Amino acid sequence: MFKSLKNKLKSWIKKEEEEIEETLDRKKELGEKPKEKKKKEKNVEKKGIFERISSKIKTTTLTQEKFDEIFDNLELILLENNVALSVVDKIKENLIEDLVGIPVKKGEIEKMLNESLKDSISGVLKEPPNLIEEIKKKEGTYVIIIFGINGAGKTTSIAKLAHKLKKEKISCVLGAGDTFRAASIEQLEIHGEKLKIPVIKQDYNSDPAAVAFDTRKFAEKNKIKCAIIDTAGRMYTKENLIKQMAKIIRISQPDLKIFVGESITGNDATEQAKTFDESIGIDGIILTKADVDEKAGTILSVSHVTGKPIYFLGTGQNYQDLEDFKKEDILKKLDLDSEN
Ligand SMILES: Nc1nc2c(ncn2[C@@H]2O[C@H](COP(=O)(O)OP(=O)(O)OP(=O)(O)O)[C@@H](O)[C@H]2O)c(=O)[nH]1
Ligand SMILES: [Mg+2]
Repeated sequence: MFKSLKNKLKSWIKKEEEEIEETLDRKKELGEKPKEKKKKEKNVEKKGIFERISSKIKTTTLTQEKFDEIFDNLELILLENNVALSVVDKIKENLIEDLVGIPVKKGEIEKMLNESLKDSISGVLKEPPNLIEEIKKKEGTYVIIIFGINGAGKTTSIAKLAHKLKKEKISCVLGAGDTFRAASIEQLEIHGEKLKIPVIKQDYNSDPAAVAFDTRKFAEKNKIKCAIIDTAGRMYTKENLIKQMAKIIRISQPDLKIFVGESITGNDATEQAKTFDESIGIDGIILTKADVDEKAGTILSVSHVTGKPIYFLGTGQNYQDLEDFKKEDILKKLDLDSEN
């Protein structure tokens, strides 16, 4: 998981550390005084005069010019690993604020680059609300609707989510709102049987909005806490399919509209999320197949681009393979959380 980006970030830190150290050594040889700090008082202790003189040969200040040079390499790494351009720009902005004009001590360059990168990436991630708490807090039934393009992992994610809710003692009902794809209703029913959760269905080709309506009514009548409605995979570019989705939403009045996208598809998934949000509105995201995503760029981009949080990451094909999205976990997976 995220191996490609993780390794590239590590080697970037190492390479730039060596380069900055080299600049320092050259300055020392030439007897050049490094420039004084221009901005941000952060992390600077007050020093005595002797300490200050000795620190001059051990510290340097990263100029904008030098920063641009080292960022060129990082920019390429981020873009190659599916990070959206607007997110690359935001990371750059955060890094400039953190690094340019700040005195850097010899021996602490690696740590500083690591910390700044961690803070910058953390700055583009969004922590989601606690869904379990939100469901418990709601009076009556909490309705979740799931949508996305074909094969993204919608039905599997619904089963994983229902499994998670069941473990939290939250009662569930599933709505077979994909009345289009062959065997989709049976697929959901199998999950329902395994998880011992009722599934509301109609015939194939019936109106999915009617299934969604029935599911909500069934849940309300039977005091079921959460209803999760499946829908057919649809291309976000097809106007009639988007209109149908808008009708399902109008009729079922969901509390949460979740877009499911595949982490591995990179900028495609980010674009899909954005377009779905613009056409029908999304409240949050589940990114599936993160277990086979070496790049992680979608995970870093999708929330910043849409302004909507990732609630869960799909990390496999089993029921328990649904991870709560936490910033610190992502930073750990990218190995930026270590104290080095
Ligand atoms: N490795 C991995 N595979 C997943 C994950 N989530 C789903 N899958 C697999 O992706 C395939 C498609 O999953 P579905 O849940 O049927 O996808 P869908 O979006 O409902 O598909 P349609 O109903 O055809 O639009 C299945 O083989 C799943 O096992 C995941 O997080 N990791
Ligand atoms: Mg499905």
